[in-house]
Amino acid sequence: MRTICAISTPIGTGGISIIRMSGEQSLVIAQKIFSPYGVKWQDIEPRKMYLGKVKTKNFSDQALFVYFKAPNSYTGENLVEFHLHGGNALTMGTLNQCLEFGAQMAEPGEFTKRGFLNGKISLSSAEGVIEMINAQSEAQVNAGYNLLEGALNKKCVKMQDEITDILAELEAAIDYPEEDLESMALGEAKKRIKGFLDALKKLKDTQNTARFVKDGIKVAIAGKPNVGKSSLLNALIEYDRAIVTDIPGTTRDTIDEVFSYKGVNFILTDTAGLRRADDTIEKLGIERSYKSIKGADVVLFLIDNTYSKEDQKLLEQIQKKNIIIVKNKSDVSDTLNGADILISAKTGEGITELKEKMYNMFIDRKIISGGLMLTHSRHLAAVNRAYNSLKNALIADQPDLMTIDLKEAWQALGEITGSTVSEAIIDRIFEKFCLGK
Ligand SMILES: Nc1nc2c(ncn2[C@@H]2O[C@H](COP(=O)(O)OP(=O)(O)OP(=O)(O)O)[C@@H](O)[C@H]2O)c(=O)[nH]1
Ligand SMILES: [Mg+2]
Repeated sequence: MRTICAISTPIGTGGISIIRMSGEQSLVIAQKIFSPYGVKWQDIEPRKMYLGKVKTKNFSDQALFVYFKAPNSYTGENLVEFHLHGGNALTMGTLNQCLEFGAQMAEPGEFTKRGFLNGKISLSSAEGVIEMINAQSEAQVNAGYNLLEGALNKKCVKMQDEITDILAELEAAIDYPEEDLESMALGEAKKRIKGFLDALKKLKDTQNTARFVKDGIKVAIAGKPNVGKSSLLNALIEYDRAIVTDIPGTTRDTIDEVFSYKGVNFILTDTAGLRRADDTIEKLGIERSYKSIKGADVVLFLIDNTYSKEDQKLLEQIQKKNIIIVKNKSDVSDTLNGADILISAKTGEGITELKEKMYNMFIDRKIISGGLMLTHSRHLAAVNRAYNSLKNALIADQPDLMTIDLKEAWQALGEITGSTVSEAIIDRIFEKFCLGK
């Protein structure tokens, strides 16, 4: 297998840059580039940092070096790292020197892929790594960490093992087809299958919370002009982003901002006030308001003390499942007037309650605190397939029919654990990784 190398840190100037090299030749190549201070190469121990000199064709520098001996490394192979001063010329020059001595450029995710192929990391754990790297919110980091820790993998491996046991018992019943034995084996198997279905159902039930953790919750703030929509956006994100005036029709274009509450991202859109407009720009703005309303997960329909028939009409027009009627300007009047929640964008009253209300609308606390959720559509598809096969197994009245369904379920679970996943899918998973990971 070729020896691969890559820059594992972002390209650019910075404190340090790390070059990673993995494969049989990695240590041999490192010896040609790096001279440790005060210690001989033969005395270099794995997992210890050494200060020394990096020497390339065109320059020298001081750097730190660390070596991980196979199989105790991220890739399962001999792996070395140079921790260089961060900078383009230095890093590229050292990388080029590794290439000249025979290493080859790694593909995106190839280090982790080798780790998977060498049994160092499960497929779903590797997917947890990429999820954490790409995470935009703390909740997503936590979801990725749970995958990395192997929670999903362990569950699926255990289920696969138990299915294998049941299959063995069913095969025995098929080989000795006495009535009693068959029905006993079937009955026993069904009891256990019910347990699997319960466990998979729990996983399936995490999909909504998982989707919002992963993609964030899209919130549109809508309502008549001047009710305080832009003020509410500013209050939610805690800084003066949008222009606020007492002139109706201030906001012309939609404004997008993100805030995070309890680790979950909310993607907010402030929209132009809804009214019959003659002005061309305002009209276009209002069209955009309706577009944002349509694409939102939840609409905060804002009213103020002047709650009127016009508001009611607008509200009827917005045909959304999730609407929260928010009455603003509680500092002026504190009656609910049929709204769901009372706030003041000016004084901040009710803002935390509003965040909490939106959070509870989309996020299941039990699922978040349980940690394990299906944030990957690939995992969800596999769980669904396993679930459907097991449901079929539950209604099978003959052992040989049941074994077919159980084998299908085993295969589906294998796509999560990696035992049945195709090479093409493995490639596709690791392509999404960054270079040097
Ligand atoms: N007293 C009081 N005034 C508020 C509050 N929120 C907003 N306002 C005032 O209401 C007026 C309109 O506020 P905006 O945030 O610009 O209203 P808007 O809904 O974005 O208006 P358009 O962009 O024109 O649709 C401004 O004068 C704000 O200062 C509040 O909670 N209390
Ligand atoms: Mg506005």
